[in-house]
Amino acid sequence: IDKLLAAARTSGAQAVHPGYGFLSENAAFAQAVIDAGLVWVGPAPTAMWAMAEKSRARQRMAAAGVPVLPGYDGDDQRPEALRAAALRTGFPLMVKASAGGGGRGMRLVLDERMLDAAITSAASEAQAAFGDARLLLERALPNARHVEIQVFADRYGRAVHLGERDCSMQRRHQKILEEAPAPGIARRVIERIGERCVAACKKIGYRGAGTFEFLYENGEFFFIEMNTRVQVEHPVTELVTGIDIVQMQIRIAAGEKLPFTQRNIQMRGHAVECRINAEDPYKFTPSPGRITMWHPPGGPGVRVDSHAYTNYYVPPNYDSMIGKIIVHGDTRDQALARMRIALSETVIEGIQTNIPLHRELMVDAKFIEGGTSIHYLEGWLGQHKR
Ligand code: MV4
Repeated sequence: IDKLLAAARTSGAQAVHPGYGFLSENAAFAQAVIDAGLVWVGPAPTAMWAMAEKSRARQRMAAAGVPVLPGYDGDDQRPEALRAAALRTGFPLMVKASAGGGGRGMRLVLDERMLDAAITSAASEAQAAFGDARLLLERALPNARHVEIQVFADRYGRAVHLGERDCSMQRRHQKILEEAPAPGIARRVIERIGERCVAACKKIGYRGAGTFEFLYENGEFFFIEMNTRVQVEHPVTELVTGIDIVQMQIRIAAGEKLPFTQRNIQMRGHAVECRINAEDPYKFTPSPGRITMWHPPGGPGVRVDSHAYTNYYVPPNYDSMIGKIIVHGDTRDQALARMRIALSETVIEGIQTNIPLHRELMVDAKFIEGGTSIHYLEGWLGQHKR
């Protein structure tokens, strides 16, 4: 934090953009930026802090009318209180670390016999990992999709949603492919949950870009977490709405009003993003090193977001994502066709990437059908061992 603030001072920066990586959801960093007299291009540190605590986030969202799963987010954390709450909630049950998120510190409990051990081990793991043993209990959904709603709010009490993204294609809580809109979900269903998210933003005085993460199953949405940053997958929303989300973040941070209302926001066509990672496509081991050839795809409806180039050295110390290929089409079929061609045009030599995996997924019958669950990719990988 000190080094970033020193860099901001030395360079004469007026503002700090949080990005989507290290420190992007760190309320202490946001506060330090503000205390240094710089503009924080993100939400208020208090909002970041409130959403970082998953029990509190759940309480506030439920109070604002956002649907949550049956469960327990109370302060009484005595083992007997948690046990009683679990029996009231029913099984299967998810035990989650309140300070966790993104899948860290979670236990699936299938029946009462597994309960006490799960509570004890989840609490001690949460204490060790986060210095906070508090737990949250929720009914577990067995076969959900991960569908999230993008929101945007200014400091004058206006808020809008920019529709949804389907991020179900993931492995070990790492998303690999995202799309907008979510296949097979009616627009009025999205509108209804989007309106709830907008109302919640207004109620908590949220400012800037945010994402409401939901589990979606059998036509119903259930809130799980709110991300107080712009996300890796924001380009699919930019392509279907025509709105530059990062530009909007900067304008709102500069004190401008939202330049549109909900009625002005139209979704057009379909967008898909493939995350390009420097890794073995089937073993997922990192593959850092020098890129000896970098030839990105192009053409109508094709966008590449990357910092890489021929002779770029992928360092071993960081996340393995080296770029994103994002396509837009009038229909999902057209977007998928464009992605197939974009992937086949791409040449990256010198390191391994996950492009072969993406090429296989693009011709997978269940993926093409649309609407696969959060467990699909791991099952698929198990069937396609090599
Ligand atoms: C769940 C769940 C099923 N039931 N909660 C994992 C990450 C964190 N954001 C919440 N997660 C889950 N919470 C209940 N009540 C299943 C998951 C989950 C998951 C969620 C989103 C994307 C990928 C996932 C992979 C495994 C489990």
